[in-house]
Amino acid sequence: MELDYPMKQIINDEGFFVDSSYEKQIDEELVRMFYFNMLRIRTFDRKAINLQRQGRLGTYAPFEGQEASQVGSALALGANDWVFPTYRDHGATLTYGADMVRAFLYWNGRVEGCVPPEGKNIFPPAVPIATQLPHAAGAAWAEKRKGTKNAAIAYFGDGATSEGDFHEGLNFASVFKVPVVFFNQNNGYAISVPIEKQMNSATIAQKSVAYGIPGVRIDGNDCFAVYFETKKAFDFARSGNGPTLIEAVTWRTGAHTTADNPSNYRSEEQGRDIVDPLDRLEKFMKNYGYWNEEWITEAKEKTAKEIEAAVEEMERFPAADVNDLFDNVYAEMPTDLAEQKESYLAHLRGQ
Ligand SMILES: Cc1ncc(C[n+]2csc(CCOP(=O)(O)OP(=O)(O)O)c2C)c(N)n1
Ligand SMILES: [Mg+2]
Repeated sequence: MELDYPMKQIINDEGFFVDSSYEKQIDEELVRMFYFNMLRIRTFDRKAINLQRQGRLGTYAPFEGQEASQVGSALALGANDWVFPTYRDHGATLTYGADMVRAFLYWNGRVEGCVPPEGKNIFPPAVPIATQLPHAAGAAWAEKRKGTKNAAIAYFGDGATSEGDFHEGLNFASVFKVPVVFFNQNNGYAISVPIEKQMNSATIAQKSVAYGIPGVRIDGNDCFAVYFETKKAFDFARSGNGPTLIEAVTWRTGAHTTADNPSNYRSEEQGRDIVDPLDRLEKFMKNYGYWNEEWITEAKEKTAKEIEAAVEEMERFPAADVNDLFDNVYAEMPTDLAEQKESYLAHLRGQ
C-alpha cells in the first residue's frame, strides 16, 4: 500500500527541486514568508520549553521538527476558515493569526488562553485525542448549509487515527460531502508508542479508502509540498467535492511534553537521518540565491523582540484560578461537579 501512496516532495533533503513544475510558483516573497514563520514559531517553541524549565510556564508540548507541516498548512487556509488544533499545533495557530500572549497563557492554565482573536475561527486546543475531528466535520457542515465557501481543517496525530472519533469524523464528512481537510501529522509516535505498534497499515493516507475520499501522503518536512497539497485539498473542498485526508510525514525532535523523557523509548540514533525542515529550507535558499544574511538577522531580531514582549505581557497576568477548572465546563454546573469543586477547594484550604 505504501506504493499506492508515494510520498510527495517538491524539494529534497538537499534543498533542490525534485518537481520542477513548481519553480515558477515559488518566488522570494513566498520563500521568505515560509522561513520567517518557521523561524518565528521555532523561537516561540524553544522559549516555551525554557520558561517551563525555569518554573515560569506549566507543562508544555513541543512541536520542533514539525514546523514545515504546521506553517505550510496554516498558510494555505482562507481568512474565514475554521481551525481545530491539538495541544501540539501552536505553530499552525500562531501562523494563522492566534495571539502569542494567549498561547503562552494557555500553558499557564489561564482561560484567556482558549479565547481566539476577534474574527479568527480558531478552536481551543483539543487534548482529548481525536475529539476535534467530528467538531471540524460539524463546523464544515454548518458552512455548507449556510452556502458559504468557508472550510475547516482538523489537525491530529498518528495515534489519533486509532480512536473512534477519527472514524466518525471522516465517515460523517464523507457521507455529507462537507468542506473539511483532515490534516494528519505523522510524527512516528503517540507518546511512547511507535507507529508500528499503533497500526498495521503501511500508511495513514490509505485509511482514506475506507471512506471513499482522496488520501495524500506528503513529506511533512518540505514546506512547499505541504503548502501546495493543502491548498489543493481546500480548493477541492470549496468546490463541493468533500473532504481529503492528508498525511504529512514528519518527526517530533523533542519530548512528547516537558513531562516526558523520550530516551526511555527511543534511541538517540532514531531520527538522525531526518533533515530538519528549517535546515532544509536554508539549503534551498542558498541553492537558489534566496539567502540574504541581512534579512535573516533582521528576521531573528524581530521574532526575538516579539516573543520577549509576549512573555512580559503573559507574566503580568495573575496565576491560574483553580475555580476556572470547574466553572467553564457547563452552562449550569451538575451537582457531582459542584461537590468535586467544593471538596477540592476544601483540600486546598487544608481541611
Ligand atoms: C482520549 C484520550 N486518550 C488518551 C489520551 C492521552 N494521550 C495524550 S497525548 C497521546 C498521544 C497522541 O499521539 P498522536 O495522536 O500521535 O499525537 P502527538 O502527541 O504525537 O502529536 C495520548 C494517548 C488523551 N489525551 N485522550
Ligand atoms: Mg504522533
